Amino acid sequence: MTEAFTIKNVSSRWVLDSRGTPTISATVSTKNASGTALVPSGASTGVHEAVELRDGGKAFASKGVKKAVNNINRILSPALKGIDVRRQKEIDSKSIKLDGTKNKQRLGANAILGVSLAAFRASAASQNKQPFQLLKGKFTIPIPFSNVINGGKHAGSGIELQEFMLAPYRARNFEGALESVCETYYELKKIIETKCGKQYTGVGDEGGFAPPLNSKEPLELMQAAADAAGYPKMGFAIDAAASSFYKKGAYVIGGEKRTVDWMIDFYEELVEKHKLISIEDPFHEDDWLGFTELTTALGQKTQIVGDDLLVTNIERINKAIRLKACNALLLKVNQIGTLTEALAAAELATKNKMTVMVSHRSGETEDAFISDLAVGLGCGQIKAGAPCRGERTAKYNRLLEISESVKTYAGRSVF
Ligand code: 2PG
Ligand code: MG
Repeated sequence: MTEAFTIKNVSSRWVLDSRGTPTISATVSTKNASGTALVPSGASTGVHEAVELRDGGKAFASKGVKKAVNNINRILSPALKGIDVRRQKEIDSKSIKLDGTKNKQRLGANAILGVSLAAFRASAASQNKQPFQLLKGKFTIPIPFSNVINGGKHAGSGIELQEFMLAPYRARNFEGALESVCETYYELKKIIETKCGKQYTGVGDEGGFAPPLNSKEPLELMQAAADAAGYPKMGFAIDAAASSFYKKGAYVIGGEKRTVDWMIDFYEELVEKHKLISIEDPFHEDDWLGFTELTTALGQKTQIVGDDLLVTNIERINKAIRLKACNALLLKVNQIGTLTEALAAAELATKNKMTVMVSHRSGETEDAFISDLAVGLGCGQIKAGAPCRGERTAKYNRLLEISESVKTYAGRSVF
């Protein structure tokens, strides 16, 4: 090991995320280079996710992260100094060992992830590389899955389903894809203003509009907007995030209790009518049976994505493979807590012919790491919110920057 790559320091402070909630900023430095990472945070978090350490108490409605900051500064920092920053696996496994719990609750998955991603950035900087260049996939600019209507826990719109996304998989390159998303987004605003009133053109947590609609209407408005913008063949996708409307043994849609069979008919109708190319979390996080039934019914036509179902966790992905519960993995680094484990999850999924979509969280920051991750994995899909709000556009702007050197746009090849 040459001295230039030795970790000299690891430090942390708290910063704010896009909901005004504290989160972790971590910095790893070597003699001549350093990397900083900011950690995102979900609202519709799966119960099987790794645990974010929060302070409790009165400050910040109990959501402070001073304990996690201290764990970095006092426990992880001394332990990681001296390791070669290029040894991501060693760094991550050391943190995991120091934590010692199955779900990272002692030091906090937020603390451990901050350090993991900061080390990755520092490693890239110390080798004069861009972060995506450290990954081993075929570098590809992903299809942006852009959430333009927000429901569920991300908005007060009353729409049960959480996300309604534009997916310009037919575009010829990334610039064209982004242009079609933005122009459709402008038209959608006009349509919502006419249908619901100007007061409903405000946005939800991920920058999408949050008008009061039922769960079938958003896709109709989105198709009208895409038509008006001149993109009649725009692709569409949803994230139902069904755990959030599963109450006392039933899926509650439009105030009615619905069964798995009813939900399957509902999704089939949406796929028929709007040619959905992707459906995420159609059932709650432990409804393996529902997932398997839907994948059997629709899996040849459309992507069935496991988010809360899989939580980027190898054990749960293996179970999904066994049960044929879904055919795609939503990859969220903070669900599992280290980059090494997230990469292993992506590899396992890919080996088993599942597609992979890299994802942001509803609580985000200006850190655009996920753009590098999606390009470097070459998985071809990213979900990063509407083209609105700085923490969302940061991801798209980073992809624009990378697309100056990486020319391949994933497009249709993904499906
Ligand atoms: C999801 C995510 C991101 P959250 O459900 O896929 O869109 O939401 O971060 O709130 O879990
Ligand atoms: Mg989801």
